[in-house]
Amino acid sequence: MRTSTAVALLILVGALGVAHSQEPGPNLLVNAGFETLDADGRPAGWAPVWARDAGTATVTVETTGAPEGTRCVKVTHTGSQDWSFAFPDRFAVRPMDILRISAWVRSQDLAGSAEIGVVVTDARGEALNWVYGARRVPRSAEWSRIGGRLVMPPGANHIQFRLTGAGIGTVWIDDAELRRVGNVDDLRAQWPAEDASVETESVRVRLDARTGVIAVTDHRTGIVWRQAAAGTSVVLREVRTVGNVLTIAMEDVANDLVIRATIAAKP
Ligand SMILES: [Ca+2]
Repeated sequence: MRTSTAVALLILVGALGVAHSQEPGPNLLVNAGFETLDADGRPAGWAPVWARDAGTATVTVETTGAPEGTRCVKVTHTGSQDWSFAFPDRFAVRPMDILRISAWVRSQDLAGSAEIGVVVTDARGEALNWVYGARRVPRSAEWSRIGGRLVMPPGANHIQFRLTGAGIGTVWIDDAELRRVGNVDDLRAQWPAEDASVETESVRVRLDARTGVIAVTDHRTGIVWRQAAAGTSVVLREVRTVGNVLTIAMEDVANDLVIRATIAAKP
């Protein structure tokens, strides 16, 4: 790109002295560590395991090797189709809500796949996505913590946490987590920012404060180079212009990353 000689760009990714936007709220899942059993010896508060091929999935509570407390859940599936172990409550959400899911998981001889994720339903109760924000359970692996942040899609109205899978195999789970973190639109309102630009005779660099997208106009050719939007979860935190230098800090709330960029437009 011809403008590259006229624009110097430095981008640093990480937690560079900018505090993260919001701390996660309390765990929405009850008995998330499976320490409490009901009268039948099942994990209290959790739905019975479901399998598309009836009778091919079983849930047992194990008392050895749990990474949290003294108990964990083991799901054994002998069918070839899908199965689900769910927390039965559904939680109200709105589009652009940020949530965090995670769990300790372990697996053995997974012929297919397994993952944690949420069912997202719309206002009519119709499923928009059955495994939204899925985080994959590694195959035949010892205990590891999987998880991350999710940003609710357009139309999201309720979510439900599930451990799901397909095919023969065994999966263990402990210390499951579903927390509210905030809302992207609320964060944007919290840090209002105006579009900013720096300009020289040869180029203009303009930052769209709402999307974080940068456009470079080459005055010599009239060509505008516009960055492809990376996603909907980028929130601008700081914008500063000094002379020909534009300094910005953005937070990618879905990936929990703070990005700092310094853009210098050369004469
Ligand atoms: Ca436990």
